Amino acid sequence: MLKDISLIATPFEAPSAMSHLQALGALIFSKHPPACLPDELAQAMRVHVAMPCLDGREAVCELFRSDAFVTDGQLGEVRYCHDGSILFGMLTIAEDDMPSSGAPPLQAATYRAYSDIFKVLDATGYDSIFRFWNYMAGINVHSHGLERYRQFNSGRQEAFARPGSVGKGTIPAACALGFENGPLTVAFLAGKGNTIAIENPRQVSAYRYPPQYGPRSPLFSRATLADADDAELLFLSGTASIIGHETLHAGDVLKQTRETLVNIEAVLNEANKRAKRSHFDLRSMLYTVYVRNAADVATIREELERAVGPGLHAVYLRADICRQDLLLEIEAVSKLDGC
Ligand code: 3EB
Repeated sequence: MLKDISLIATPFEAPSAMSHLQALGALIFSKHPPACLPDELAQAMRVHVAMPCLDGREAVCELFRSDAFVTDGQLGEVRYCHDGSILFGMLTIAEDDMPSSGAPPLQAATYRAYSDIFKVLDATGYDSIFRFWNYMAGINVHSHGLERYRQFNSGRQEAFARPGSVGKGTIPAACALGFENGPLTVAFLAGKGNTIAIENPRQVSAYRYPPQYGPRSPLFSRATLADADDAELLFLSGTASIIGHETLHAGDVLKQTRETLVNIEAVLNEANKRAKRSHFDLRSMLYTVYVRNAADVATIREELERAVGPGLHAVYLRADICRQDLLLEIEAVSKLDGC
């Protein structure tokens, strides 16, 4: 079962010494793929996301580890690793490789990516999706008459709507960010236990956003509360300064950070109403902070430190947020060790 979720600096910091654990999967964030990795990461199912770290570290890694025997597999372009109760998977698709179909290449690539992932989940029986990570180049760029994030949303909706797809189940948590260059990159975690989609009473559900945000709405929940063996896990989606469906505090990074934190607390509060064994608060979580303008990182970090306190675990990455007027987005996962 899943025993460790950690955010570590790499290549200099090796994962904490729990030698009986095996890597289930890892996301490595850095401007360039690191030249060397600790052995455990070098052997792990991993995906590199070309986003510079904003805290002086060369690379940071989000690592999921299990105490059970892990097995690798591949189906189509999807590579995955699972331990009997949880599965980590990933794929990358170059838009240039998509056959021309009339749809914008990013939309077609997104449809292909999600369709292939759902095939894996069907074939392996991991049909409770915990969360998706979505990364794409030029997320705010317009092409084919539509912003690329909106093209992505169309492809995602089409894949979830396919008859018989596991995508027909609970809507999972997600994030969607842009980097400068690279293939469409989708990673995911899924399990076999019960999952509950959590929404935020301060926000319109993303899948009900009005058409001003694109012809097809985004498809994610504000958080997934997941049963994974003995643990209750909480995956908090990318959270931003949005009330209702509108961006608040355009141009003001301090106010956007504060609003984002209020939204995070609102989602934690909703999760606590549904949690059976756990209580989540700001201190229970590991944070990934996506920052549009590198110069804003000090302001954001100071505010997060103030809100969370001395135990804060966070990584800060340079990324494009899916709305032009959003300066940051924060996602989080609950700690497993309770400290
Ligand atoms: C928002 O609340 C901000 O398209 O998967 C956050 C998390 C956002 C996930 C996604 C988008 C996504 O609408 C953007």
